[in-house]
This record gives sequence, C-alpha cells and structure tokens, in this order.
Amino acid sequence: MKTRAAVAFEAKQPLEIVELDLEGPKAGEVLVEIMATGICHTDAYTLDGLDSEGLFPSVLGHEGAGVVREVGAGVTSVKPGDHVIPLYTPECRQCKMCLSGKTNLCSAIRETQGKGLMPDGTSRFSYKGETIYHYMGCSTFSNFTVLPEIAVAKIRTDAPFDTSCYIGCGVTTGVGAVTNTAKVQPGDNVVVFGLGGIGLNVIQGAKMAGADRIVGVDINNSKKEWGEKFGMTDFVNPKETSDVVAHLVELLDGGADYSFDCTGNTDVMRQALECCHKGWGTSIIIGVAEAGKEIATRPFQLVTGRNWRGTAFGGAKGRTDVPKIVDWYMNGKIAIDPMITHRLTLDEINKGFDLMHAGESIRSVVVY
Ligand code: NAD
Ligand code: AHE
Ligand code: ZN
Repeated sequence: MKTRAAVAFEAKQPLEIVELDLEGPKAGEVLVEIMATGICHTDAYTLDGLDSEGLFPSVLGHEGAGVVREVGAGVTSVKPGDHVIPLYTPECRQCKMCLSGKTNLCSAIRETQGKGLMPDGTSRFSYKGETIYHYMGCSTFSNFTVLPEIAVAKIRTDAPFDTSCYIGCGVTTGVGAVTNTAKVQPGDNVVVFGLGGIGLNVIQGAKMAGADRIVGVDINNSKKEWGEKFGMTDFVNPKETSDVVAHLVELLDGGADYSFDCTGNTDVMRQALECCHKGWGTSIIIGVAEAGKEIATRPFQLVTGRNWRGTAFGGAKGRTDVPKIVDWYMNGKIAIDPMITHRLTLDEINKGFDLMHAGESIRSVVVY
C-alpha cells in the first residue's frame, strides 16, 4: 500500500513529505493507521545527527496513537478496529528482562529495532525501490506504519488520539520516572532540570506522589508559569544564579531527595546529581545526551551516599501500564490537554521542530 510520511532523508535537513510504499504486516505484526503523533525532543536529536543509532533515510516519530487496520498471522492480542499506542519499549512478557520483574527494558526485538528494521531484519518502508528505515520501532511520522504485536498497547476507544498520543512517550516517561523509577514518597523534596515536554510531566508526577517542595530549573523564564500550572513550588534560572548547586542545596536544607535531568545536557546531569542530599539523594537521568558525551562527578559524591540512576520510558511496561495511564488521563488524575500547545498537519511538521528549538512549544502534535 501507499502511505504519506515525513521522511528524514538526511541529518540536519527538514523532513520531506512524500508517498512511501509500505508492505503489509507479516506474522506477529500489525498495520496501524496513525491518527496523531507528538514531536519529542528525541526526534529532533536524531534528526540533528546526534544519535549514535541514528539512520537515514528513515521515518522518525515515536509518540503516536492510532487504529489497528490489519493483523498478520498469529496475532491474538489485538484486532482490526482496536485503538493502540505504539511502544518503543515493547513488552514481550517472555524474555529474561521482562521475566526479571526488575526492568521494563524488553530485549525481544531491541537489536533489530536499533538497526531500523523489523524483527525479521527487513524494513516495511521503501521509496522509489530504496529502503527507508524504521525508527525506535514506531515511525509515527507516517500515516500508516507496521509494528510488532508486542509493541502496541491496546487502549480504550473513548480517549482522543490528539492528546493520548503523548502517553506514547512524554507523559509516561515523566510521570513514570517519578512513580516507577524514583518511587517518590509524600513529603520528599524534588528538583526538576528542564521544564519541557518531559520535565512538566515529572512535576505533575511529583505533585501526584505528594512531594513537598518541587523545584523547577530552566534557562527559559517563560517555563516558570508552566511549571506552576502543574505543581512546581519554586523556580530557579541557572543563568540568574551564580552557583545553582549551592543555591538548591541551601533552598532544600541539604539538597533534593530526588532530582531529574530532563535536558540531555551532561553538565546539567552533574548539577542534578550534586544538588542531591548527602547520604541518600538520588538523581535520575531522563535526558538523552548526544553521541560521544560522557558524565562526570567526583566519586566522593557517590561515596557520600548520592545515587545516580537513569530511566527509559519512565520504567513503564508498555502493554500493562500504558492503558492504565490512559485511564488516569481520562479520569482526570493527570492533565495532558494544556501541554498540547500546537496542533499541526503533516505538511507543517517542520514547524513543530522550529517551535521546540525556539522554546515556544511544550508539545506539538501532528494530526493526520
Ligand atoms: P524540550 O525541548 O521540550 O525541553 C527541554 C527543556 O530543557 C527546555 O525547557 C529547555 O529550556 C530546558 N533546558 C535546556 N538547557 C538547559 C539547561 N542548561 N539548564 C536547564 N534547563 C535547560 O525536550 P523534552 O521533549 O522535554 O525532552 C527532554 C529530554 O528528555 C531530551 O533529552 C529527550 O531526548 C529526553 N527524553 C528521554 C526519554 C527517556 O525515556 N529517557 C524519553 C523522552 C525524552
Ligand atoms: N539511541 C541512543 C539512545 C536513545 C535513548 O536513550 N532512548 C531512550 C528513549 S528516548 C524517548 O524519547 C530509550 O528508550 N533508551 C533505551 C533503549 O533501549 O534505547 C543512543 O545513545 O544510542
Ligand atoms: Zn520521546
């Protein structure tokens, strides 16, 4: 079949809207009509050539929601007409990682996914006879995409596509980092670095968990009002503070119980660790750093009881947890609507990247 898609033909170039050839689902796969997709900073990072796994030409996008249109042989958990959210972290429920109960990092298809291919080692997308790579196993910047059955979460049919797509990455990552990874407890003090599409969800997760002080840190002062909407109690602009770590340690009587990096900047990751309370403070890295970057601190920071951890997709097990997060949204336990600042057509998708880089959007969503 044919599908309209925004293709990343080359790094650092605008996406091009073209009609691709798409092969139907093979055994264990499903064809999904994507109804809406968010634009996450990770898409921009890959498009900018900063991802060591980045491949071109490819169809980016990993924050979608849509409808199953066709299923391949042997598919039992979804059927045509089901509403689904694609999962860049699948959940096979059979691999060592899934069975460990210790991680959401399913290993069933990770190797081929990182090579831009389906589990059988081939791509379903092509253009004028040339292979176009998949991205993060999702490729939601295509109106139709093919996904492994283990990489779709079936969700309720009354959830709007243009908001619930955000649960495919940003919402689950931010809220899950608080509830699944950090396990923030009532009364804890939290610091969040980077108040974008992820950081604001960390803030609303921390508020939901009953955190006491929720301090937001961003170099863009317009993010103060955004943070306050979701439960932030204090705002710090590091550009207006001579020593941001000392300031945070002072503000929180010794430092944060939990801090979160939502910037991808390795210098900020160090600040996030070092603003943690001696003896127990834990810093969670969410931000994705560009290829070649490394983190550093004095080992003394860890010797004296600070902990450095990370999280992917908020530690969520996609097929199990995503439908529950959709319920949280539909029941009003978490907010999504105010964070969708822009709705665009597929033809306008490059504008979504411009708005992100200019710090003018929280989430832009492409509605097909
Ligand atoms: P975004 O562009 O919406 O937000 C980034 C925010 O960080 C902006 O508000 C920006 O002003 C702020 N910022 C930039 N430099 C800063 C600095 N030096 N100090 C303080 N604030 C600073 O991006 P996003 O979509 O929220 O994504 C944030 C990061 O999370 C990205 O690195 C993205 O790749 C990553 N991410 C990781 C996961 C995961 O599973 N681990 C999932 C989604 C996104
Ligand atoms: N490909 C990069 C790493 C990118 C990365 O860490 N991705 C996160 C999700 S970001 C979503 O917006 C993730 O899930 N990581 C776990 C994994 O298995 O990829 C690189 O450095 O090579
Ligand atoms: Zn993302």
